[in-house]
Amino acid sequence: MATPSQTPASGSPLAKAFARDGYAFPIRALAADQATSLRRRLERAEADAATQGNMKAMVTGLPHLVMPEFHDIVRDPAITDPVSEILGQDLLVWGCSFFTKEPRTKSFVSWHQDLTYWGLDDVDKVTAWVALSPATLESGCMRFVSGSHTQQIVPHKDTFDPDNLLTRGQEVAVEVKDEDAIDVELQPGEMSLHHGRIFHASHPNASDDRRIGLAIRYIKPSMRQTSGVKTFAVLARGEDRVGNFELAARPEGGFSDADVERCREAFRRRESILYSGATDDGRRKMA
Ligand SMILES: O=C(O)CCC(=O)C(=O)O
Repeated sequence: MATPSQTPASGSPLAKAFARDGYAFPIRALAADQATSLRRRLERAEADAATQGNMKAMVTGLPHLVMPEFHDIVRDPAITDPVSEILGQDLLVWGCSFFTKEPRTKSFVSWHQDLTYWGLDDVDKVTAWVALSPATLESGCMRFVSGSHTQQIVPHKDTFDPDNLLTRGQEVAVEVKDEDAIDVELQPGEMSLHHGRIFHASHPNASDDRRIGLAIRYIKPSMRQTSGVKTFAVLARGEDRVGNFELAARPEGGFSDADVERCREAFRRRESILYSGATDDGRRKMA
């Protein structure tokens, strides 16, 4: 059944296109050299984390809570201005993570709708997916089904496929026609925006470079976790007049004890939501 998507906060061309299609791209978010330097920052952190157990999960799964550079990026007006045209001037970051596919690997993302397992009570969410390397047909760029955000959340099944980058390997239990998919090709520093109910997926990376995207989940402060768990959020812009989330300050950096402890707690709370109702023992632990 078609249902209205959220009402855009502005009548801008971007907001209108987003309300109609459920996505917008390409949007220049960062200069190419800024994207390269963030990629280098990420790769330094990955190398440091390689020897230190759970640090890798923090770098990948909540970079804005442990690395000041990524906290600053989620608050950068070059990214939040377009998001505000859709959601309004008050924005929280509910989550932020890297979707990285190594060269010539089988990692993929199945067709899904983001809001299926996030335990949020409304649809006022926009993902900004920022490319830190070329996202092309060859490297496995995202694919969207235009207009699919006007449906309710459809049934999903958990596969726990180890090559699937999603937490539960979840996929929609309805047919998606390949010819309906739009390929979201992006150059480093460009971003796409997508709605919380749009059907989206991506193929494996057949290129010789890594395919790296930073997915930033923006919500309105009025959103609420239906389970009552107060998850962490970062104030990206404007004000939070409601207090439905625990606001996290800029990290100190250097994987300080305080940052690491907060990040662990953020993972614990998030896991209780994302894996709610899951039965498979093979589920991935985030930290
Ligand atoms: O990076 C991908 O290929 C998929 C990302 C995704 O599913 C998302 O950002 O919601």
